[in-house]
Amino acid sequence: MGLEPVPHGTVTVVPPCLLLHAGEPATLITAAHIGTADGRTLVRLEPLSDVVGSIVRDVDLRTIDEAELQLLDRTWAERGLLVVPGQELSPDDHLAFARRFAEVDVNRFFTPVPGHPEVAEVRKEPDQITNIGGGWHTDHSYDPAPARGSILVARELPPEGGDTEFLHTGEVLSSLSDAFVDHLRGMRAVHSNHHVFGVGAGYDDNTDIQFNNHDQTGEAVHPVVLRHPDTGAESLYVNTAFTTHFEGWTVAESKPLFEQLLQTIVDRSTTVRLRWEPGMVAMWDNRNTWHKAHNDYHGHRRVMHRVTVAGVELSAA
Ligand SMILES: O=C(O)CCC(=O)C(=O)O
Repeated sequence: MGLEPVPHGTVTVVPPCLLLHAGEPATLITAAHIGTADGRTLVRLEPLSDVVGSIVRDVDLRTIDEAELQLLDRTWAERGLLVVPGQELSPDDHLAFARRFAEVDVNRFFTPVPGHPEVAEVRKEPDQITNIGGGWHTDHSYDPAPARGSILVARELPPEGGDTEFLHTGEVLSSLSDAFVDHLRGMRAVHSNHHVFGVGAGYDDNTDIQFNNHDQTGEAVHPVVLRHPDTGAESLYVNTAFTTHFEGWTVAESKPLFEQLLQTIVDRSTTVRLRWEPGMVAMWDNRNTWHKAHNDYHGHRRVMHRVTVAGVELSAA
């Protein structure tokens, strides 16, 4: 299995498997007991690190029942990332699974998969230099009600490389002083996509990626420390790609604190690095994670399908 917790400062040990019977309290058991499902439906969740991510085994996302779905729903929100290996989702299955959580929030910039306008294609061809999502970011933070999460399916992978790395933006909060976090709780930040998807911007028609609707850019203002709409937990909600400045501050005034905050998040978070397998599904929560797609497989094709699930307006902690 290609999943590596990547430690930052401390070593992260993947604990014994957490076996959850749908609808029942969790029981921590040892790996030796895996497989004793008593003939009942069993979803097996194993934490990927102390903070971010769980891997989901023994499940077919096409046929999960309501109780299993609720278990995934809750774990997705709490752990920020679910990784589900061994799936065989067609684009229609992918959409049907996403719709069990919420409506699909179609990204207006991504090129869709042919015949499936609601499925975004994350493609890099052998002769392309730029990849999609190569820096730390979270998706859709430039929208007034940012998408809850993104569900990515691996379609075609390079022989090596193309991993995606994740961190949980709630982890850093416990390492900051109470006074500093209190100060941040009173702040809001502006998130924009002009400089990423706009005319003449980073991902415009002059790069080797085909994005669309360069004239449909926009921005939104969100709390710097949000209360997660599903779990009630606090998370830092700024990101490297789309956050431009603090509300009421100029870009120049924002820069020192903003850069310090972004660097602190990277330095103090445990990251999980996902090595993809064909068919594997990863679903991340945009309100409490960042992700980064490693661009280290030039000369090879990588194709992923992404469906983005609608979210809500965000409230301050
Ligand atoms: O290709 C990946 O692994 C992630 C792409 C990405 O960053 C995104 O879809 O937001």
